[in-house]
Amino acid sequence: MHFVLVSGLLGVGKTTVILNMMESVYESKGHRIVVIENDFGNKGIDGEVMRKYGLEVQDLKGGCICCTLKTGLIDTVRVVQANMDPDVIIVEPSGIADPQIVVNAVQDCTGISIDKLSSIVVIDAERFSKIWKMFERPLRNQLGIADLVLINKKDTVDDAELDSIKERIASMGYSGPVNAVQADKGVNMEHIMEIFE
Ligand SMILES: Nc1nc2c(ncn2[C@@H]2O[C@H](COP(=O)(O)OP(=O)(O)O)[C@@H](O)[C@H]2O)c(=O)[nH]1
Ligand SMILES: [Mg+2]
Repeated sequence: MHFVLVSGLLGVGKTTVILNMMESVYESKGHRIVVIENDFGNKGIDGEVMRKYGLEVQDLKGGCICCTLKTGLIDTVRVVQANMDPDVIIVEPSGIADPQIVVNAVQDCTGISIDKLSSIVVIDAERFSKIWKMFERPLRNQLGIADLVLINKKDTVDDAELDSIKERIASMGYSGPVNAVQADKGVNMEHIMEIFE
C-alpha cells in the first residue's frame, strides 16, 4: 500500500489538491484509493464524489491529528487496510499537525503494511509571505519530510512573488522539487503523477 500524506496549513488547498489528484490517479493508473480526512476546511470530499470514482472517504471526528493520533488515525488506517486493502491511502491531516508524527506512527504500527510513503506539502501563494513567520515551526516540520512542495493558488500572485516564496522555502532548508500550481483549475498538476510512478 502506498501511503500519501498531504499536509499544509488550513485553507491552502489540500482537499482541492486531493480531489484533483485522485481523479488522475484513478483514471490513469486504476489504483484503488481511500482518502482519510482529518481536517474540516470549507471544502469537504463528500461520499458522492468519492463513489463516482469507486472510492471511499473516511472522516475522523475529533479534531487535530496530534490529539487523536493514537486512536483515530492509526486505527482508521489499520481498519481500512484490513477491510478494503486499497492501493493508495491519502491522508489529509489537520493544518498544524507535525507530519513526522503521523509518519512515525504508521510506520511503527503493527497491522499496517506500507510499501511506499510520500509526503506532499501544500503552500498558499496568496498568504504565504504574510503568515510564514507566525507558522514557521509547523512549516519547518512539514517541509522537513516533504517529497514535493506545491505552491498553490499561483493565480493570485505574480512571478516575482512566486520567486520570493521559493527563496523563502529554500531558506527554511527544503531543497526538493517545488511546483507552482492552481489546484482548483488543475493547472500544472501533472507533476504529482511522478509520485505514483
Ligand atoms: N484562487 C485559488 N483558490 C483556490 C485554489 N485551490 C483551492 N482554492 C480555494 O481555497 C479554499 C480552500 O481550499 P481547501 O481545499 O478546502 O483547503 P484545505 O483547508 O487545505 O483543505 C477553497 O475556497 C478553494 O476553492 C487555487 O488554485 N486558486
Ligand atoms: Mg481540507
